[in-house]
Amino acid sequence: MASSSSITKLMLFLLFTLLSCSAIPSYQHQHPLDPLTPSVLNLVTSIVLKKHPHTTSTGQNLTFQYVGLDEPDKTSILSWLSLNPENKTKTFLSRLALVFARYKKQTLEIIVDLLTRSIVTSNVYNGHGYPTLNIEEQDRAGKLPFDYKPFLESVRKRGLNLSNVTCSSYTVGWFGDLNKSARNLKFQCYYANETPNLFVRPLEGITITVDLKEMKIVEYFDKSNNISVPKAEDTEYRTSNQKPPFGPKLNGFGIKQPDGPGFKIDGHIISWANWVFHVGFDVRVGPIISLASIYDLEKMVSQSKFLMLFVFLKNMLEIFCGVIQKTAVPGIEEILESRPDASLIVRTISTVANYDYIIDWEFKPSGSIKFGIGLTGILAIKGTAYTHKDQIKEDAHGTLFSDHTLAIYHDHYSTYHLDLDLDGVSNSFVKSNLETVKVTDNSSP
Ligand SMILES: [Cu+2]
Repeated sequence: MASSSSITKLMLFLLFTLLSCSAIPSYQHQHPLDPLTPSVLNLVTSIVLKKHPHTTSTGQNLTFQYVGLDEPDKTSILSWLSLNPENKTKTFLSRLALVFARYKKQTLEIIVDLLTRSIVTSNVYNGHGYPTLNIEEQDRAGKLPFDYKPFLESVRKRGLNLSNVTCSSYTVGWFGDLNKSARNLKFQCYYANETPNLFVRPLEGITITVDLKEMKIVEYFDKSNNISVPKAEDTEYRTSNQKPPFGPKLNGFGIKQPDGPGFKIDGHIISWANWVFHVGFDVRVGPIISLASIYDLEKMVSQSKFLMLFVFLKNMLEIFCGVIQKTAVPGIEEILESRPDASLIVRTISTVANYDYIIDWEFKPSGSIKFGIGLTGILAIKGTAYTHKDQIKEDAHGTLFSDHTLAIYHDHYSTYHLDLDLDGVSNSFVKSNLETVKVTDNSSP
């Protein structure tokens, strides 16, 4: 039996915990572009759920599709930035959260004021596009085929064990139809037997379309044409399960930084060399780099390079390399020069189903910024009836690289939002295309 003093201690502890949990976060010391922290995300969802509490009846509960920072407008941020440090902490920009939720088969767009802990606006969204998918609805929809007789028949027909089948969701795409109102999701199913690499074992020919609003299968095709599930053999990718022969042995290497890392992290502000920028994260757009600026040695001022970029930091790397320039001046002299260079890379790796996207923003002391995306992970394939390329007499929409396995032609699109303030906010965008013109009069251009 617990003593009364230990009960008092427990009560005090609980009270203290409750008070700390409910304390209003100190936004005054935050940068207005700092992303919402996990505790603030919880606060936002609890404020919204207070208005739309969950009930026991299914299908009517509010679901969160997106929760993130509702950024202050650019003018407010720029005027806040122009304040001295003391006034910056005193002058507080509003701190708002943007929520997209599904409730009673409608999409709600909700703005929550984090300081007053109240809902500012809540409107039904009827514009273009759909709210982001959430994991829960994808999981629920992915279970539907397992109670759907035609799908069970398709699995049986292929001689597969249903307990090893799993279905993964894909967006259906939007092809310009403005009247389309259904929020649909497509499912591709895989056989996760004898391999951890289920993406290379599709149940080809099966198309399942789920209407998320009604949470039911609205379209089903099985055009299998006797396409076998590709074999599991040689699809293992885990290093620990690899068998010889292995690749060539490589010597290890490392980078030494005797003076420590060259970058500094203060909250969400990163400074490195002549660069300073803010790094945030948004669940939908990913990494966000804001207010990136370099110190201009000639003008002795910081030049704002750009205000908003969408990217994020998972990892930061400093890369050192040399630039070699060789200039030959015929008959006079040969100049051979090399000088060191370095880059700071802000890297994010986003895992999206079978793919891992490596998103890099490379900052250089010269003031240039390079960006790029690398793609790795498990590549997308399509099942096929072909087992040898000589059987292919038509456009197979891909390259056969193994029995029943096509490396399918497809594209990846990435969207960048850039707002550049080069030498001020008044900028224009010029796109140049070089065209080759034939010189016909023997002149030298
Ligand atoms: Cu791909």
